[in-house]
Amino acid sequence: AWKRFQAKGFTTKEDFEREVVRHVETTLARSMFNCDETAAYAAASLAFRDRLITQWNRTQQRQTFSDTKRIYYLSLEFLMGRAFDNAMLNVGAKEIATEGLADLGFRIEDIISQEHDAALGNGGLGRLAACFLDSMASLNYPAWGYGLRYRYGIFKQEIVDGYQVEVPDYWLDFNPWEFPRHDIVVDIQFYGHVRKYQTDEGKNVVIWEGGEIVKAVAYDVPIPGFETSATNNLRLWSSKAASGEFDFQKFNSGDYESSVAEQQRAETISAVLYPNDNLDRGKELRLKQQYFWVAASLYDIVRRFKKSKRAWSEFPDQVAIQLNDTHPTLAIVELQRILVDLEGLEWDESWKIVTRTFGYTNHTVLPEALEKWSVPLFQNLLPRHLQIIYEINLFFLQLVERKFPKERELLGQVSIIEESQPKMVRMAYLAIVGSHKVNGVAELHSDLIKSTIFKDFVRIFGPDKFTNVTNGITPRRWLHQANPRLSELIASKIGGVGFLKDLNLLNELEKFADDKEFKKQWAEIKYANKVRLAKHIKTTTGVTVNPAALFDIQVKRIHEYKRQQMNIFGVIHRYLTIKAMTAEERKKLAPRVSIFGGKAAPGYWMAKTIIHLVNSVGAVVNHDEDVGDLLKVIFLEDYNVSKAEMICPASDISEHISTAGTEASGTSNMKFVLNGGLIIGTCDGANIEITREIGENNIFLFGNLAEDVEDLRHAHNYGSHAMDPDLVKVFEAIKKNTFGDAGAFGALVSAIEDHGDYYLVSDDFHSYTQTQDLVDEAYKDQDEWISKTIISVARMGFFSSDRCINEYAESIWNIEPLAPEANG
Ligand code: 26Y
Repeated sequence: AWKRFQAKGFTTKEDFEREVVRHVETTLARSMFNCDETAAYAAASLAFRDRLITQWNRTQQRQTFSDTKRIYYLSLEFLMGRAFDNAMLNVGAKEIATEGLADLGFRIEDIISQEHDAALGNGGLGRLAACFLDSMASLNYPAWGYGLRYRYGIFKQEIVDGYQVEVPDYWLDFNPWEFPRHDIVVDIQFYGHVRKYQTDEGKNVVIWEGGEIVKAVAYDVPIPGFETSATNNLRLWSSKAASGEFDFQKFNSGDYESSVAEQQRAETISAVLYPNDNLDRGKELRLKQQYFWVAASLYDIVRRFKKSKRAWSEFPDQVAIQLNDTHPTLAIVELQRILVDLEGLEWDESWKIVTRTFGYTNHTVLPEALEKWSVPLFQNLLPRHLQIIYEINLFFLQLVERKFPKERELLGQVSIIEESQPKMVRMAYLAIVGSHKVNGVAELHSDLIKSTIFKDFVRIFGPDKFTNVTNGITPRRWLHQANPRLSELIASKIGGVGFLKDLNLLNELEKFADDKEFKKQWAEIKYANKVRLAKHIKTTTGVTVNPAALFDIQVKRIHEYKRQQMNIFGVIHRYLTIKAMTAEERKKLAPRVSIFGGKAAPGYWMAKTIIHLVNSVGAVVNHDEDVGDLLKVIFLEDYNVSKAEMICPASDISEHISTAGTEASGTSNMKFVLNGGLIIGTCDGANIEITREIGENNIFLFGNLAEDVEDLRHAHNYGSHAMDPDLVKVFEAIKKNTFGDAGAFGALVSAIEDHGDYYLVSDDFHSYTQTQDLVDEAYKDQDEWISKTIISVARMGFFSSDRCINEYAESIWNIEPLAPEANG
C-alpha cells in the first residue's frame, strides 16, 4: 500500500531532474552550467528532503491524533553516517535518482560520497542507537530520539609518520537533513541554590533559584522507515546564550573579550562530543552536557504529555523512556523533580510514575567505563538534583534494610552514594533503582551483569527486573545499502527484497549453498568488493594489495580489551615465520592482507601506541621482498560509518577477539557475517549467539572462556604463569628494533611481561595463532569456504535490529506499532 503513497515532489525520472534543476537554480542560486558534484549532492538531497518532509509531517500528525504511547530513546550518541543514500533507499526511489543524475552528467556514487558523515558518536553504542532509529521507523513504532547537536562530532583521524593525529570534525557547513526549530527553545538552569519553606496551608515548597540560564534550541532530523511512509523524528539540542546577544555594554566600553564570554560559555555545552569510548573521565562539562540534554528533552516530553490532559498516573501509559547507558540517568531525577517540585505531586506517587517510565540499557562491565560523579561537583552544578538523589537513596536503603535486616555491609555496597573521598554518585545504581527494567545487550553480557556488577540488585529487586535483549543491526544499511550487488543476488533467488523487512527469510538461501552457478556469482561479488577496498587502500596508503589474498580485517575503536595488540603480535609472528621459511615452503602459504582501522581516544596513550606499532610493522613488512604478496599490513585512516559500509563487504575473515567477558556484544561481527565474511573470535558477547545461529563449523573460535578469566589473572599476579614461547619471540624481534626504535613499544610489551597481562594476551596467543593457521587451511578450499559463508548469511536473521526492537517493544516498552495511512 505504501507504494501508492505519493508525496509532493517527484515520481518519475523527469520529475526528479526538474526538481534537481529547480533546487540548483532557486534554492542554491546557482546555474546548471556550473553545477559541480557538491551542488548536485545538495540539490538531489533537497529533492528527496521535500518528499521526506511530507511523510514526516503526516506521521507526526497521525501519532499526535491517535494519542498512543510513544517511545523516547535518550542517547548522548547517534552515529548516523550519511543520510542521502539511506533516504533514497527508504523512500524507494534510488533508481529514479540514479538515472536522473546520470542524465545530468553525474554518477550516483560520486554524489553520495559528497556527504559528510554525521558522526555524533564514538562506536558501538552510538551506531546501535542509529540502527534502532531505522528499525523503529521501519516497524512503524511511534518513537523519538533525543540527543545533542554537537558542532564537532568524533574527531577525524589522520596518520602522520605512523602516529594518530586528531583533526576537528566540523560537519555543519551544509546539512540539509536538519531543521532548526527556533520556536522550540527551553531554558536550562545550572548552579544556584535551593530554598525550602512552608506555605500558610502547611505545604512544603522547594525552590531552585539563582545560577545561570542557557537556552536549548531544537534541531529536528527526519528518520524515514524502509518501505513505509512512517517518518520519525530525531531531536537534537543545541546550546545558546540566554540573552542571545553578546553584552553590548561591555562591548562598547572596550571589553571585547568578556563581551562574548557568556555567549561562548553557553555554546560550549553542545560544542563537542567527548571522544572517550568505554572510559569515564568525570569532566564537569560532560555533566553539564548531560543535564542540558536531559532537561530539555524531558521538558519537551512532559509538555507533549500535558497537552493530552490526562492524569499524571497515566504518564507511563503514554511515555516510555529508554536510557542508552547511564549517560541520561539524570532524567530519572529530573522527572521526579518536575513531578514533586513543579507539579506538586506526592513523593511516592511521583516515584511510581518515574520507575514505570524508565528502562535502562547497560553496555559495559568494564569498571573504568562506569560513570560516577563527585558529590561536590554535583552539589555545585545541580544542588536540587543532589538532594533528590539523597532522598531516592534514603528510601532505597530503607527498603534494603527491611528486606535484609541482618546485612549491614550490604547497605554500603549498594548505596547510590559511594563513601569515598570525595563521595561519588554511582550512576548505574541510580539508573537501576529508577527503572522498571534493566537489560544487557547479549546473553553472556546480561548474565555477567547479573552475577557480577549488579548481583546485589538482583537479590534486592528479584531476577525479573533484569533481562537480555541481544543487539542487532539494520539490514537496510548494512546489507542493501553497503552491498547492493549481494542484496540483489539474494533477492533474485529468494523472491524479492522481503528479507530486508523480515531477515529470517534469508533462511531460503541455504538451499543454494551447493549451487555451482550461485556460488560463482556470490564469489564474484566478494571479489569485486575486495577490489574496491584494494583501490581505496592504494589511493590512501600507496600500498598495492592483491585482491585474491585473504583479507583479514579488524576495525573498531582501539582498546586494550579488544586486543588489537594481540592481532599485530600475531602478524609479527606470521612475518617471522615467513622469514624463516625456504622459497619452496613459502609457495604453499596463503597470501594474506591484515587490515586494521579505528580511532584511539586522544588521551589513551596505550591505544595510540598500538596504532603506531601497526604502522611500524606495515612499514617494514610491506617493503620486504622476501614477503611480497604473502603478507601486507594496512592501517586504514579515519574509520567511520561510511567507510565501514565499504569495508564490511570486503572481508574474508574479520577479528572479534576481545578477552572473554569484556565485549558486551559487538555489532560489527554481525555486519561482517551478514556480508559473507567469516569470523575469528573469542567466546565473548554476541559471538556466542552468532555461533549458535550459524553453527560452530562456520566460525573460528579460540581462547579462554569468561569463567576462567579470574583464575588466569590471579595466576599472572601470583607468579604461576609462563609466557607463550611464540610471543616471547615476537617480543624479541620488537626489542631488536626490527620495527624501529623498540623504546616506542616498551609499554605494550611490559603490560604483558611485567604488569600482569590483564587482558590475557599471552594466555590466548597460542590458541589464536593456531586458529589463524586453521583459517589459512580452510581458505585454500574456496569451494567449501564459499558454502560456509552462504550458510552463515542464511542463518543471520536473528541479528536484525528489527527483531531486537520488537523485543524491547514487547518486554520493556509495552508499546504497539502505529501503521501509517495506506495512502499517506
Ligand atoms: C562514560 C563514558 C565516557 C562512556 C562513553 C561511551 C562509556 C561508554 C561509552 C560507549 C560504550 C560502547 O560503545 N559500548 C559498546 O556498546 C555496543 C552496543 O551495545 C556493544 O556492542 C559493545 O560491545 C560495547 O562495547
